[in-house]
Amino acid sequence: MKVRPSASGQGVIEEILPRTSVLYRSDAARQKLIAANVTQLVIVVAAVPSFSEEMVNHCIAAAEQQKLKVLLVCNKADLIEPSRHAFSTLALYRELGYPVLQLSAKNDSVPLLPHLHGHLSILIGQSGMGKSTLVNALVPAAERATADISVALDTGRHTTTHAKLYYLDDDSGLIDSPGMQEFGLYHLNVEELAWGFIEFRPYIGQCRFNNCRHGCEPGCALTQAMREGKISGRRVTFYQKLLQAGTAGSPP
Ligand SMILES: Nc1nc2c(ncn2[C@@H]2O[C@H](COP(=O)(O)OP(=O)(O)OP(=O)(O)O)[C@@H](O)[C@H]2O)c(=O)[nH]1
Ligand SMILES: [Mg+2]
Ligand SMILES: [Zn+2]
Repeated sequence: MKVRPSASGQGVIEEILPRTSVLYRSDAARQKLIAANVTQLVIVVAAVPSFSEEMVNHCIAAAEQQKLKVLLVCNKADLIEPSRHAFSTLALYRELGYPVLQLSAKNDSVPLLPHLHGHLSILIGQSGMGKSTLVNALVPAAERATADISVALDTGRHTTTHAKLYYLDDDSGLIDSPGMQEFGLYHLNVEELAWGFIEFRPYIGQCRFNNCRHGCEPGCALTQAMREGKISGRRVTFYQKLLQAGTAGSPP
């Protein structure tokens, strides 16, 4: 949708643009559209509360399927010791070629700005990671509600309930979205899921059986590559988890 801002702070819809990407969250029961025409997925993680590496893998696979750019933000860098640990967990993704930006939304969000230029980005991640804090830092007029995390439960409080888009300039936008515990990918089939793991791609189609699920099948090219240290066992485990969660081949 192309919107021309009017003087009163409202906007006039000038054109409905075709959808170039659609981002869903889904479970076995239904799919829910999160946002359309996004060009970049900004996955926000932090050391506190602890983040799920499995969810990071969900998000990356979804982004790859939609051909979106991926940026990982490791927020709360001011919490030095826990943050160091979170950042080192993300080394694997840096090695795969995904940029990882360590920052503190509380102290300085500016390092994020150059990455957002020219993109429609969506901030995505679990509750309490600091997505709305980032938006407030970059768009002070946004006045997004934020809330303390629950230390007892090691979770956020699901403060944001609706996605909202903010313009940074004429051709850059940023969407704040509600924190999610699970990022279902039921709409991906087996091949699409494997394709979402970029380092698996050279091995897809190379297995002995063409319906190989890259588990314990004999002659699996992916398992072989893992044994040879060409791909990370951690990534294969996350792939298997997603597959077993019923992710693939069961559209709602
Ligand atoms: N120490 C520290 N705390 C931060 C930072 N960024 C955010 N927080 C705190 O983390 C808590 C959660 O921040 P929010 O911005 O509400 O998190 P959110 O990701 O939007 O959470 P949901 O809307 O529930 O998905 C708040 O208490 C923030 O003040 C940071 O860089 N450092
Ligand atoms: Mg929020
Ligand atoms: Zn295989």
